[in-house]
Amino acid sequence: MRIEQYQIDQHNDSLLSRHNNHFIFAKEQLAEQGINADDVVKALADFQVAIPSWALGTGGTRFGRFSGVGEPRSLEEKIEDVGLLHALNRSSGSISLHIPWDIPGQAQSIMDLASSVNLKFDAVNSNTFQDQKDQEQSYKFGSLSHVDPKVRKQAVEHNIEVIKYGKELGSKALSIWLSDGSCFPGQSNFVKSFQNTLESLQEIYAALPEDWKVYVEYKAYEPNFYSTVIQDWGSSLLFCQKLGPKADVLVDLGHHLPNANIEQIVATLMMEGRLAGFHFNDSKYGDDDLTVGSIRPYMLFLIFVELVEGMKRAGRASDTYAWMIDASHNVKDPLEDLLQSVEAILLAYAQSLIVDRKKLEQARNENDVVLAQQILQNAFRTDVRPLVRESMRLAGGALDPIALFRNLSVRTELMNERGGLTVATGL
Ligand code: PSV
Ligand code: MN
Repeated sequence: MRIEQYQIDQHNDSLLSRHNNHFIFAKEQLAEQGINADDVVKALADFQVAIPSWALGTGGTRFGRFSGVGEPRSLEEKIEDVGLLHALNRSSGSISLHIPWDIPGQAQSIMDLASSVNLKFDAVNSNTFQDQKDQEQSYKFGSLSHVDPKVRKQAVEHNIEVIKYGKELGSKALSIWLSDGSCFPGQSNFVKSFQNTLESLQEIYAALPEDWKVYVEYKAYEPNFYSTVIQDWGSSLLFCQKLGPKADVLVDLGHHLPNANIEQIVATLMMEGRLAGFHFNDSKYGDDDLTVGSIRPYMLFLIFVELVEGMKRAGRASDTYAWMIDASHNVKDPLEDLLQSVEAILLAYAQSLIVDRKKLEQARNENDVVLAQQILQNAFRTDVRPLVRESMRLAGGALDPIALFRNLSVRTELMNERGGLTVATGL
């Protein structure tokens, strides 16, 4: 299924006069603070969020999975789904593949399909946290860190193969998330595990093309519950520093111990120039993979305050970082869920762009704690929804993507095309 521009235009026409009123009001409010709303709208349009191929089907928990209908059955259908998202919001212009779930058969035709719906290929992801059919060595006790060199070799070769697939599609980065670790005290030697992992990563690093990066993602726990080899940003940074300039740290919002100050982690990584980008999601307890902004929108905003600050300081544009959603859950339509997540990311970005940074710095220098808090909360409490809608509209997207998704009965159409009993790959 494709969404045609005239369908988007018709939808926008029906909402335009109301939207214009809201936008003009927001613009005037911001102008009073010396902020040009059009600059914010422009920055929002430049901010693209990659969609992971594994978020397009209903996710599950270890207690069960409740399939949706019309889920994508192939890489082609996953591209079709992300194309639909991007047509609606113009902010989801790339897809991130997971190998071996998404091995591209004919790279050229996959690339042609993607470009026909204006998509690029984001980072490619390796998978050494599951055993595949006919695999010689098992990852039950680890992969890149394994005590047995044969297992490490297999895991290294897999990552190098993933790079090969990514190269064919025009990706520019390999994302590595390792589940390696231990479930019980005594099970593994921390130092040897680290060293084995480093050696394995060094082999993968050596196979990176000139213009590629490797993103090293950390996670505090799960599926291992006593120790994880790359358990926090410090370990990840240590690996990256030892590997070299093509390795950067990937922050997944759900991968911290409770109450971690993620915005401070972001600030530190950016200060060191080692932030690769983000896997956005939200959580209440652990790696819950909930819709971005659904639980802790203020934290998301505070993270964006640091991101914007860090980008400015480094003189780097937003498209030089890897922004991606890494979420999927049981109870929502995955495409509606992703539309909500992208919107939440753009809202937080917009709010962080309107923070009065000069005044904030002055308040900090004068130890005016009350004013500093007020400056941040003023921005957070400003309704920036009209700005996000305006940026989508100007880029050719819908003023209300979820409403249009529903009006066009996209899910029913997909079910008619694909059937009701389809099961997509999902985490
Ligand atoms: C597992 O926690 C995870 O969500 C990691 O964040 C990876 O990025 C993703 O799965 C895919 O491997
Ligand atoms: Mn992740």
